[in-house]
Amino acid sequence: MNRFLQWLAAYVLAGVCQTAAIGGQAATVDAAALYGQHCAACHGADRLGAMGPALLPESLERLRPAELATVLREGRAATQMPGFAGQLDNAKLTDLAAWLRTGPATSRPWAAADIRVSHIVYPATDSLPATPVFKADPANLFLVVEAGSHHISVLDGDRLEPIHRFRTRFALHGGPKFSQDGRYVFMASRDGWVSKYDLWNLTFTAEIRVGLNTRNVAVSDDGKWVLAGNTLPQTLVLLRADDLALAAVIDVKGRNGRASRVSAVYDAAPRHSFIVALKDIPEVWEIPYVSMKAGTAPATRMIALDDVLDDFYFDQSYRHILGASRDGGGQVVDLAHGRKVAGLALSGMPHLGSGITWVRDGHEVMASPNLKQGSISVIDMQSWQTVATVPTNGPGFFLRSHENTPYAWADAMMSPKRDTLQLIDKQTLAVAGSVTPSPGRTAAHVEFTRDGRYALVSVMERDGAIVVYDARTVREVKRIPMDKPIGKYNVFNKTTRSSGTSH
Ligand code: DHE
Repeated sequence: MNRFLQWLAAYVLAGVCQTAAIGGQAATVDAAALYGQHCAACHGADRLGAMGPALLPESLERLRPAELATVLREGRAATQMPGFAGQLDNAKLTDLAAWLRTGPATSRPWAAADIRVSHIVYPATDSLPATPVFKADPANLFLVVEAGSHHISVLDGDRLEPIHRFRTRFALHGGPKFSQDGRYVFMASRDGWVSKYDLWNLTFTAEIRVGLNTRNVAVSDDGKWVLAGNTLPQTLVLLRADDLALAAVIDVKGRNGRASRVSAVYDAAPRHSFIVALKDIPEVWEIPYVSMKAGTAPATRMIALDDVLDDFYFDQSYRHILGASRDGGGQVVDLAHGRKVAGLALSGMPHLGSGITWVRDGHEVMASPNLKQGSISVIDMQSWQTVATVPTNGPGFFLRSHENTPYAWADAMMSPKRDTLQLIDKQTLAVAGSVTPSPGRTAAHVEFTRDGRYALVSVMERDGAIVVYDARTVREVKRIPMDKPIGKYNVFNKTTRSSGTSH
């Protein structure tokens, strides 16, 4: 730009700001522009959320003003939210924070009518054959979520080759959930779309938008129901699993009438119920689905807790929940008795949702990575005591193993060693080795083939890859190029609820 144009641009901008200041809205005009420039791509031009959460006064309620300013300045650990301290000065960050606390000009409640209008049932999908259209073992398929261009690749877990790739809704998050026979998969996008995909016929069958900002979905063990948990609006949405038709919208209000966002929903298959963790009130809910009916609000058991559950883990029997809040501190809740039975000595920010269990010295232990500390906590599942804290390269997100493999694989994706995964011997609890699939590039999230023979690691970059290791020799076997692969999900391990992976 030549000097005249630079001057003209400065003059015009100054004029705009001055006009705004005269109107008494300098901060508003400026902050709206800042939002458009720095935030809209992830949080949506209408602030209703996209890859990032919605940024509305309601969704920021739980953040103290100082915390919001810190997040804008420094970013948020364990998320895609970067810090803007290097790009925006303090005055701009303060204006932006204040503006985010004011509601947008138009607000949408996303009520039952909006949900119904969004419902899509794809034609002719109810008469599709009940046999796979491919030769690969349908129980050893992997779905790989490619966040770079919002696609899923379907891998044949025996040949370790892709057999199909399809476009998904924007920014899927959380684990896709399979029907028990592995034929259907249900997935949720951060901006509220729930999609049902027929994996045997490689086609979508139905979709519906359940909210503006959604956490995840759970599918009932009997294959009849899908439950979605939202942060905006603060609702649970029950769908019929056959065509995703709306069955009920449940306002999330606790025993004292206070509303809450949902942290996550899960299917507790052995209990034939959904479990709902809440972000803003210290309660966990259980919703039995055996006698549930469309159109009728399901019976909900509300269990009071000492602290909110931001993240939690079930034991293999689904009797106990091991939960933690983002502020640290853990608790064990016995679902049979409906109360807390123990505390958990956990520091930092344990990522219990990524926990796994195995048997060591005749005792079942559970291990969890930590989003803030370079350590893996190992907890005895009977005494609830921490039996070891294994030092690692740095804070990590995911921990994975398999019944047929001696190691638990841990990443350090929130640390300078984000390119390296460490292998922890499940018996000695010592670090037994490591892999660095691509030096300098983020590597995380492992999933095993159904027999546990191969470990698949994501190199989470736009020109990334799934790198396949022989799980015994820890040698690289092959590399499959992918566009920012994040999670991958093996049908067999998920539907049999392997103790080495999340479910
Ligand atoms: Fe996740 C699962 C919460 C950020 C990738 N994540 C989950 C689940 C929860 C959760 C509750 C379990 C859902 C289920 O099983 O259906 N995630 C959160 C957060 O609260 C957090 C920290 C902040 C947020 O932005 O919501 C968060 N998660 C991320 C990321 O930044 C990751 C690395 C990249 C991304 O795509 O957003 C990420 N989360 C994942 C993945 C899973 C997941 C890959 C599924 C793991 C599995 O193997 O089942």
